[in-house]
Amino acid sequence: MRVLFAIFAPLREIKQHLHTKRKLGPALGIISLWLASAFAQSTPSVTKVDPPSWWANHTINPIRLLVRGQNLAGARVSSPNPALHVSNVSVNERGSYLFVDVNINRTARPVDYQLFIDTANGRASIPFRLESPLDTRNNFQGITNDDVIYLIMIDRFADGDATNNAPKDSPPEANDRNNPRSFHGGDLRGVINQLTYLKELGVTALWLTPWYDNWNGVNRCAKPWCPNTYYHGYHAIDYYAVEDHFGDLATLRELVQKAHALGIKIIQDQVANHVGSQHPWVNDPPLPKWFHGTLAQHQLNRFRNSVLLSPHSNQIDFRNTLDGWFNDDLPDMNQEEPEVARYEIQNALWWVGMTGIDGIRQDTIQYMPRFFIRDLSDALHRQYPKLWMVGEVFERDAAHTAFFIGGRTGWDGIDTKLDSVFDFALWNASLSAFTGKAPVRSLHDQLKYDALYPDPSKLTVLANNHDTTRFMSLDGATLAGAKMHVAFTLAVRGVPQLYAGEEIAMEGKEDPDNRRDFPIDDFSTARQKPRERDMFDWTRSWIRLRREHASIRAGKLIDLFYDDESYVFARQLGAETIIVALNREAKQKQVTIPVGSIGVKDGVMLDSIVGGMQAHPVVNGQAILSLPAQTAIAFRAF
Ligand SMILES: [Ca+2]
Ligand SMILES: [Ca+2]
Ligand SMILES: [Ca+2]
Repeated sequence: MRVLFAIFAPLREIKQHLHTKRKLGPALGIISLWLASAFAQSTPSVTKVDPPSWWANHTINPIRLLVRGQNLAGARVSSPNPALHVSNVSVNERGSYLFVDVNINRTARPVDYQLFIDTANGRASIPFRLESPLDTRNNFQGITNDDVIYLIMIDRFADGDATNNAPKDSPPEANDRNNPRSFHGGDLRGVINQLTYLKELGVTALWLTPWYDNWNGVNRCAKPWCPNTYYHGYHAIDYYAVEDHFGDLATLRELVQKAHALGIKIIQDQVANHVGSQHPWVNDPPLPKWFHGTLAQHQLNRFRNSVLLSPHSNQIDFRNTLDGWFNDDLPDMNQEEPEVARYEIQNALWWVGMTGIDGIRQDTIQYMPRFFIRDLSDALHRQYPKLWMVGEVFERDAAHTAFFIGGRTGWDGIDTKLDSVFDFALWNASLSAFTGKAPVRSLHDQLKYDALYPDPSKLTVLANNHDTTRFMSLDGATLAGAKMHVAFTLAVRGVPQLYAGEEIAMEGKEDPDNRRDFPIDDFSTARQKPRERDMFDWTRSWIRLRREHASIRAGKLIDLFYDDESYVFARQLGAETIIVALNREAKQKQVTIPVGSIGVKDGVMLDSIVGGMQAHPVVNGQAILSLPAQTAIAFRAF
């Protein structure tokens, strides 16, 4: 129907032309030009293939390609090479997208292939590559309790390549370092260059903010956050490309390889819930229900998040929270459309396979259907058994976060299989305690809700992140408080996660102030401030404690003492016991702890190993600890 319309419209123009000019010669010329261009217009063409490559012997076979092009209506797809077998072709209504299954022979060689698209008007080819799989011995390692995660906002950490700071299609104001919402030049090369700094600090895994390609332009709107850019990476315009400000796929692979060589793992920030409004899909979706709604007509998420776990929610509120757009600028992907779910699962696996990364941080995970979280987790684990995914469920209520972690079937019959969620509840309790807003016993009070988790050791315990006010900019913050907060984060159960800059006591209020450029050049020179050095050494000493003691990494946590100003707990694994004490009081304080209850024998000497110099004997099953003022201290009790 559309083809007929396309023919008639130019004919009308030609008739008008004949009528007005009454000159047959030029008209014939126009007709022949038009016939040539009409033919060219209907020839099929291919502009993009997702994924561009895959692997033989993969747990996903066939792979489903999404091909973008023109004039794909009625296309047949064929493979000239018997190593690939195609089936199940479908084309969208506008002929702009084609889906096709490609079954990959087990013995297919890792080389470049092509498939053909044929229509009545011609032929186009689909480039497709089979990759050699990366070595499973030093890639895809997963994250465990042995790790300390460090969050890096790529654009704000270190600029290792000035040549990518102003891509051709970006206006100068998009790259203005004086604007906190512009690109600042940080990149993957910068992270590679600072791996020695990170190794010195002792972290073992880097969570990098999204590296998908985002739009290079400047977004203007009436909202307070405009004008802005997508330097943060959460507005993908291409799920299969690396942001050109950050580098390219080769640099990314080099980063993963060099990090792995130093014993540092890499975690990708994936964003399956939404894309950026500049994504080509927004004006030309592969399928009518690719998104929840359209740019012109969609719900906004009202963030009634409790409806996502309550068995008593009504469907209007429930669907709004799952389907509503995070904001008008973030088209919401519809994972209930099977082609969307399949596309996103393949995309997640493609990045893992192409780069060798060890884990995934999944953005805004609660706004996607729980069956999708499960299917994504299953697919990742099927191919890479150790791979790990942590979901961002930004809620301060442990009942809420606990509903999303895997390991237990919810009332809806779904086990998400999700490896980890961030422990925002404990983070919140620690910030409140160490800025003087809540009694220190609230740490103990919060930790009792570990009863809600199938395995609380799997929680990811954040010290802070790029969406939260930095510790030193909170009301009531002191350097002593920051030190207790980071010590607690590193010594409590779970996998700790730091945010770049907290280890040098950076300041920063809410977004974008909490994303100031990391002063990496200053820090590695004499311009370093004493406060920065002090916090760095402190953070490193607690990371070292963790590295040297399995009980801190993976031991049982046992409460020994708590009151309004102090909290003392043990971490115990086998014969090893470490006792951690936090004292917020402005003076030294003595507390008696019942160490006999955890099997520490009379005569054992509790020697401090971080945070002070003291030794206390165990007598009659008890030890009297002398806690220094406003600090954390750890004792060896074995
Ligand atoms: Ca750069
Ligand atoms: Ca870009
Ligand atoms: Ca959603």
